[in-house]
Amino acid sequence: MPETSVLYVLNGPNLNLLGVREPDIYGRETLADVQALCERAADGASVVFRQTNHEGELIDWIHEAREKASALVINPAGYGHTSVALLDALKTLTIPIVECHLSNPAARERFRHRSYVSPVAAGVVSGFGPFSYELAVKAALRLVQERRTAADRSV
Ligand code: CA2
Repeated sequence: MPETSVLYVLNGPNLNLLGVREPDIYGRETLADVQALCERAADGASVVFRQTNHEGELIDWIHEAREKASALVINPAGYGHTSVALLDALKTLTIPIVECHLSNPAARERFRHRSYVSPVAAGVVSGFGPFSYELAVKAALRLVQERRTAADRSV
């Protein structure tokens, strides 16, 4: 684990349209606004914030996070409901994973109720709009800190 916490915040398909389309569901804040929110919430930890519309690229970034990240916050968007490949990639991580959604998928269509990410996530934050990301970042950093404290105690 890097000495300074490095938090990967990865975003799946269509989230580049945040603030541009469907404001009734996803709000008016853009993904750049969400990135700024995450950086503020990270309180000095470094944040690698990315979005992709491509499943393979998301998986490559998860592999990269294995080497470089202290924790992962992921909004898998639609891939969370469909991608076994995403689950397989996430299973290779030993760092804490926090799943994050703007909306509350459990309160939406049935096909959004399944998540391939939740089984490997330490926790899920959903339904609070961009504030979900702030909570997810705080939770991820707390988990990193807890792990460090536990490791220090064991030596
Ligand atoms: O609520 C979330 O964050 C979701 O992950 C968003 C996904 C959706 O498939 C999940 O069920 C829940 C959709 C992302 C699409 O983002 C857009 C943003 C603005 C306009 C259009 C799409």
